[in-house]
Amino acid sequence: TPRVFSGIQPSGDLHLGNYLGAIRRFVPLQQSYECVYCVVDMHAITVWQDPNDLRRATREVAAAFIAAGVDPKSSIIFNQSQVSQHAELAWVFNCIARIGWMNRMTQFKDKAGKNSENVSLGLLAYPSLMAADILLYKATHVPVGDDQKQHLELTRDIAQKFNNDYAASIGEQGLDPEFFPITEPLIAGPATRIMSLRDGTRKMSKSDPSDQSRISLLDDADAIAKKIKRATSDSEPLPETVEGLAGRPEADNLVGIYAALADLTKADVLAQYGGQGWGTFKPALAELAVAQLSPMIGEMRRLTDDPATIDAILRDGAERASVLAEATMAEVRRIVGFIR
Ligand code: AQP
Repeated sequence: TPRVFSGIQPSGDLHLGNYLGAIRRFVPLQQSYECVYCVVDMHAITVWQDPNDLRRATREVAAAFIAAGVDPKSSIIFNQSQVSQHAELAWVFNCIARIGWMNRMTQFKDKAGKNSENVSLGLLAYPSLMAADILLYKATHVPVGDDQKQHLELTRDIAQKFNNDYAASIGEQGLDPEFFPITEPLIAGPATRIMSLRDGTRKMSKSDPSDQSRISLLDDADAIAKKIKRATSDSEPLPETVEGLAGRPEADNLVGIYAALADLTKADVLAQYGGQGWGTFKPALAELAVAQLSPMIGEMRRLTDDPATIDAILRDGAERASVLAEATMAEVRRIVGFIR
């Protein structure tokens, strides 16, 4: 069976972008794929995390997976640091990937800013660990938001270079010449990139200092509705067609959020609301968002009230993930020439 891997960092409060771009899409994939969903705590510490916050956020991400509808029995839910093969394979990939590849990553440039000499080495190597996450499970498909497309291309480059550099050894071991698969991204739907509620040109992000910029998966109904009603918009009514959204990033974003939440296309939404003003559209969007998100947020709260149960789910998932991870890692050690 084809296998899916995806991860979310426990690096702050989860938001609507994480939900629509990733978590929500994890659920239907369980029908046709074997799914491995990971709370990537080792990625999170590429920027400083207070240890108590990291523990809390790790359990919150796991709770979000389950509350959204991921079944911890049929799928694997675990936190990355419990399966040490992630770090082990990432080291091998650090020796496959080139520094130039890492320096070109736009997420690194955005996060490092002008201060690139003074960020952690881990932040630069982040995509190498991400490639290890995916390829340890020989995942064929990865559901991610549009912002992760470049990292996924790098995963493909690393897989290809490993397969080429070690082609002779892979052959000697009698293994498939395409030892690591060339993973496909699954990026689809109207919500591949949710933008900030304050600025339609910046992506909604955990690390934006403004709490008003995002709908958090910890917000209550009142907070969700208020943030949408206060979201930056322009003074024009909604256009009649999708073409009319060009050059109007805030309008485009709010219509896109509506479409994603209601499982419609933007054209469908505009067929209904085109020509109407924000005074009509924003309350409708607020109502829809509350109706769609509140039950899940309530379930997340219930789950996080019982950390021992979440920790047991993560431990069980880690044990099952370790079996798959060790099988790959044992092959990699032989391919590379590490004696055991
Ligand atoms: N704005 C977004 N729209 C759609 N999808 C998004 N994702 C993130 N932001 C958006 C998707 O969420 C998944 C998890 O991302 P992550 O936790 O690995 O970190 P990130 O992509 O760096 O997300 P954040 O929330 O913006 O965190 P910070 O602020 O720490 O950088 C991924 O599948 C991502 O595509």
